[in-house]
Amino acid sequence: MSQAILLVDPPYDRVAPGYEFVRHVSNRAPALGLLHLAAMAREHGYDASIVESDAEGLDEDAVVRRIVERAPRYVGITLFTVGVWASVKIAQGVKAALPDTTVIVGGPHVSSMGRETLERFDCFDLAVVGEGEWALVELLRALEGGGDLGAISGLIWREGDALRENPSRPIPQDLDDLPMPAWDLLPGFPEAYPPAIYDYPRGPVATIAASRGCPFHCKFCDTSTFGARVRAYSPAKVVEMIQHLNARWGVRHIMFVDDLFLASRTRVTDFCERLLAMGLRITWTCTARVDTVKPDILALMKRAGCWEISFGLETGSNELLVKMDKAARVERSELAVGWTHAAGIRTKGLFMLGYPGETPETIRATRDFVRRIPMDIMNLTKFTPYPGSPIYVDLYGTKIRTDHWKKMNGMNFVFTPEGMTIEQLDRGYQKLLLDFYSRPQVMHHYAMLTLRHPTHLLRLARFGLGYAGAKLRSLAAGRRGLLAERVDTLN
Ligand code: B12
Ligand code: SF4
Repeated sequence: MSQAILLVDPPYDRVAPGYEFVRHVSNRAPALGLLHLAAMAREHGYDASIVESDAEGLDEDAVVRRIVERAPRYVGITLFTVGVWASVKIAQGVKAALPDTTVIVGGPHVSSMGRETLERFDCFDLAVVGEGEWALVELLRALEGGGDLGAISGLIWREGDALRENPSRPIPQDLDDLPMPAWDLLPGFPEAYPPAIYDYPRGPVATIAASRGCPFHCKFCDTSTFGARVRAYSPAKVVEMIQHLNARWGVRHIMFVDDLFLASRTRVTDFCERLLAMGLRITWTCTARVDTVKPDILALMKRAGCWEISFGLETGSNELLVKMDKAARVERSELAVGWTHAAGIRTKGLFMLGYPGETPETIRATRDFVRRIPMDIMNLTKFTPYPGSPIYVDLYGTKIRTDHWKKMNGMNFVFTPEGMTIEQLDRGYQKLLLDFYSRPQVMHHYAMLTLRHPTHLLRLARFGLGYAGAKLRSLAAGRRGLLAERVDTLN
């Protein structure tokens, strides 16, 4: 009989205390990496299953109970920094109840801090650094057949009390060799995984990573899992995935989660032409750098169903863009957003607040910027120095910092720039969002969107009620912002 592996996306705090109402409108994308791993394990004869804690409403104890009920031989947990402590609790619970079960960890946190993580938490038996499909299969085979763990590249393992770290794995080149992600193993797919409100025209929705890797080094970004070399599925394979999702689950909207969807113009052109030739009425969204879009490719993307492009605009201050090592400047961002808008594609601006060097003036520059560009949706995160990002090393060296991992969800200020306070940042945060969303043209756009897609209404009503409650509670407690708990920053 085949051995069972249970893959876990752990629960973690998705919002800051005081902002719980945000849950009603936020993204619930599944851990795509686990779908890739499950498909690969299944193809090699293992009985794979997935636990999606958030979508299934499971806290750490409930996840442990689920694992203990199924008593798998292997448990694989995907680690974002924000989910490490929850995963430790789960792994400890599993080890206490099922001492023979092997706990394997992987994911972005492990790719940057694998060794330190295993050193610190002995409930994790093994860690896989980087892309996991081949490493996992080799590892399971070795564990079953008594093979040599020292021969599996990218693996961190224990030999007695010592930790061994094998050389890193050559980067897999041909993604087409991988089996299709195992959407069929995802609990409640597709209904349980809606994107953020107003971030899709209609469901059901699925995510696809059509390429991996990014050659840039923006200082806040953790690229340790996929590295600098961009590799992609062939356009034919991507279209095949979309057809499969549409035929089997009626998926009508795809969110591409690639770091650089537009890395190759030739590939995107080929993909759009194939989609058009197929005549499938699918819409899709992707992420792009402002310096990769031009009016002609945008026109083709629009015809092929592109509904929204997310741009990492970050800030309205060129001074900060330089500090972040971003190649483009505000003027280029403005051009790209204008072209995209003119092509009839929605634009989503990804911004952050609180980067080192942020001041009241730079916040003002961002406010002016978002008020003058034809952007449709603004996503504002609170700057967080993630392990694996160059800025983390600049700020803290390579020393492991575990104290704030739980808060590293982009919704907490775990760092304050020189001369600013958390309260100032929190007020700036609210003001920026309010300024943007209260613009008449933005409100009109959302009103039209709601009329066309009334499914958003229920989520919006829950959000509005939650916000009113949070505001009342903060006033009653004498606070000026919504933050319900003080967070001491790292610096
Ligand atoms: C899609 C995405 C999301 C989605 C889905 C999240 C998810 N659980 O996968 C959503 C939108 C929910 C999300 C949220 C967040 N994200 Co995000 N997200 C991504 C993105 C763009 C793509 C991830 C992806 O699907 N990759 C494709 C799959 C195939 O790869 P993968 O998941 O990494 O899995 C592979 C390997 O990691 C490994 N692996 C993974 N797990 C395991 C487990 C085992 C046992 C093994 C053996 C191997 C293994 O094998 C897999 C297959 O090769 C990445 C950027 C990137 N390039 O990775 C950021 C990224 C993962 N996100 C990041 C962050 C910080 C977040 C947030 C925590 C904060 C934020 N910035 O918004 C939030 C959480 C917010 C919240 N409030 O919920 C950081 C993580 C940094 C870190 N050290 O934690 C990244 C790397 C962005 C960046 N460049 O800085 N995210
Ligand atoms: S922010 Fe985007 S362009 Fe910059 S390093 Fe990260 S993935 Fe690459």
